[in-house]
Amino acid sequence: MMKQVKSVEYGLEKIFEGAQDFLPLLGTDYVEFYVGNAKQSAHYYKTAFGYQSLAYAGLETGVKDKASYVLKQDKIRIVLTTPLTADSPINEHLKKHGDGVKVAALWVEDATKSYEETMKRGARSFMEPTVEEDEFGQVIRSGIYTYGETVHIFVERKNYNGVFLPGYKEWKSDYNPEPTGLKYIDHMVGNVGWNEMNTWVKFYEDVMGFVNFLSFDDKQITTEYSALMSKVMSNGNGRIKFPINEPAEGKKKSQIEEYLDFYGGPGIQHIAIATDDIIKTVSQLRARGVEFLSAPPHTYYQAIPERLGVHMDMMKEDINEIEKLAIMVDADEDGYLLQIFTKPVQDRPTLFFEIIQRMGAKGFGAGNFKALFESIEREQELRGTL
Ligand code: TYF
Ligand code: FE
Repeated sequence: MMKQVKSVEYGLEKIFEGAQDFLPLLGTDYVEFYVGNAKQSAHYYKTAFGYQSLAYAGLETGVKDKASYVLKQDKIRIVLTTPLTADSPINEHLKKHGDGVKVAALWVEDATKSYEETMKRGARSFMEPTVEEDEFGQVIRSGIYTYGETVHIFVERKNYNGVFLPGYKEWKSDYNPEPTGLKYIDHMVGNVGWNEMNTWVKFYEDVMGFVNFLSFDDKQITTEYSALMSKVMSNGNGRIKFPINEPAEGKKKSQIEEYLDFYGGPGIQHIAIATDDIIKTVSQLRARGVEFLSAPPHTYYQAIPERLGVHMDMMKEDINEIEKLAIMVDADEDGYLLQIFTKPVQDRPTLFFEIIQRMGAKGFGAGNFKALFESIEREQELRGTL
């Protein structure tokens, strides 16, 4: 069994005490994907995941070199961007990485201060503080690099009441599939190279004032399952959680290594999205063609009462229904959680999504890792990458 290292020291209360306040974060602002065909990606995210049209920028709005579609569902905003010309630098990104996440944007009170505070602590600049304006007000954005070619953009929008950002026009569409109950981004996970995890843990600690509140050790599982190590970084108010994975030596090729090979280096591996009715959400996603990893064996579901222990009484979901949908359940000292993972959402085995419903639990489903990794390995086997 994978060990979940957790002590009082890493409890949420200590996060408030231990975290620095030089970079107060209000939440995730948006996630921007670079994709080969933004128009078709937008259709996929609307049709399959139930996102709503929000904003657009492109030729029709005076942008000559790229097109961006902005979609929204509850608190989540995603931007799908594609290059329009051969000399756009986005082509380089696409050639190397394929479709993937370029920007994890963070909502801040002061984008200039966020930039200055992180830069003086050793961040690498992506974008100096820049004022953008239109008839709806003013937005200031700045940005720094994190692992690989991924960036964090700080967004200050307190003087803005437009639909997204200056330069975008509202996108009203006649095609509006029903939402699927996706609420907000729970966490975004990065894969980094061999022995690089602690470098990036230190980056989030020193440069961004985050703390490491959970660690997952690979030791006990390396001999049987494709191995990895993981540390969860959180900001001070616990709203932003960035786990970081690195591959570990195992009997089989690590799923993290497979990602690094196909993504051409470090990048965002999965985005976990919260719902408060996972049975309804997953039923709808399945009906709309979203593909999920295969279910754990029946014995996994038989063992749920044992795995949930004291939290079993609290569980209101029907185990048969959960098994039918291939949803997994785990518990920690604070409660339980339900989670499921999509297959990669592009042809390269890189980015995928997690759907998560937290019923008090603050962990990441360590009790499911074995079943999850076996399921991922069945996919790797089919791809011949194990
Ligand atoms: O975010 C997490 O830690 C969980 C579990 O390759 C996980 O969702 C860990 C590693 C991985 C996939 C999922
Ligand atoms: Fe996750």
